[in-house]
Amino acid sequence: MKSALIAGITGQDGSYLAEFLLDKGYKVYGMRRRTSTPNYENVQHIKDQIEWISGDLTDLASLIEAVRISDPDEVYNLAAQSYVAASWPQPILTGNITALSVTNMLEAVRIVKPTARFYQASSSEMFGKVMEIPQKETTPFYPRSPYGVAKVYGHWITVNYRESFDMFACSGILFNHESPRRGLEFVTRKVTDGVARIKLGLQNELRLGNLDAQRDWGFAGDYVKAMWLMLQQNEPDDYVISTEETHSVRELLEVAFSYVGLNYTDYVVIDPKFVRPAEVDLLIGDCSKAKKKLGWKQEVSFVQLIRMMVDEDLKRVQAEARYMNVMALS
Ligand code: NDP
Ligand code: GDR
Repeated sequence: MKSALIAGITGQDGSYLAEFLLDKGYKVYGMRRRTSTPNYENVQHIKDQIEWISGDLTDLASLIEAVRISDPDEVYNLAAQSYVAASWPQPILTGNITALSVTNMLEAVRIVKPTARFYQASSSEMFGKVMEIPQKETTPFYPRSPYGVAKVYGHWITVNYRESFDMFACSGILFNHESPRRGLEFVTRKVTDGVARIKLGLQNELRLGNLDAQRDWGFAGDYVKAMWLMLQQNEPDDYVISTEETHSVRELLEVAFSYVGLNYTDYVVIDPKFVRPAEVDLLIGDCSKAKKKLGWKQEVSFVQLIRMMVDEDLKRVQAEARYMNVMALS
């Protein structure tokens, strides 16, 4: 039985990856940091099948212990301060967690189990300012946020450990991927949750920032398979994972609102609070290398993804509203 250690298992990707690896018969070790209130929402359904290890990315001792306990064949570093907008008000924390702590993870693996295969969650945010369309593995990086800058460090330190210590370390340059488990502050989920609340009469407007930004949005469930495929190859390498399509936030609004028979222009309000100090205007990935070498392809289209998210949010918001009504009457 193979074993895998996942850092960031309580997040969107970690939960899908854990499901995927459990299905493949892996023993899955999930590293989670201490929080004052439990945040098992994404992994509640598989919580009992996971071996839990306490650890924080900023604490090398805990990472060494996590690798020692799990003795993993594969290590997936998905943990990060992952919200781009939060990286301006918290640039140092973002640098510590999203950049420098990648070295902590790599050091823990190098010290305890250097033969383990390592996956680093790199990001299309590293491309930032448009230098080339579409973006591929060789496109120069020009990050536009403290988060993007931090991810560039994480990417290059992973490449460096591969070249310096002959470690099987891969960096997946993943474009935006979403799901019903996406954090509520990210634009897709903010929109699908907003659509559900407006449809159910619980909210009457949706406040957003830049509607012209364009992103290459895929489904998280498809993308975790690519992470695993990267670690099954004969040689470690870096791969772009994307849908090769781009859509603006405005198009996202059209798809989500029209699905429930509403017109987004009646509800969306532009709020300067959500406009970023520097923007990434256009992302569209060329993932031909992954298609050819990994045999990877996306299964869920943009429209299917957004409709799936609206459906799930409608169910959840309805259930929450019912619960609140019962509580109010009792
Ligand atoms: P989430 O924000 O949903 O999950 C992040 C995870 O990191 C959570 O489990 C969080 O734990 C954990 N974490 C944060 N700080 C620490 C810390 N100091 N020590 C240990 N764990 C920590 O992100 P996603 O699942 O969306 O993304 C996974 C990774 O992929 C991230 O690195 C992200 O930057 C990267 N990425 C994501 C893309 C996307 O579109 N989703 C695209 C490209 C890259 P807790 O629950 O306790 O907060
Ligand atoms: P992103 O995702 O920054 O691409 O990072 P996000 O969904 O936050 O923003 C996408 C685009 O939408 C615009 N936007 C808004 N965004 C948010 N969050 N809220 C708003 O109200 C709003 N209005 C407009 C943004 O300006 C932006 O252009 C995600 C994260 O998952 C990263 O961790 C990951 O590395 C990248 O995707 C690839």
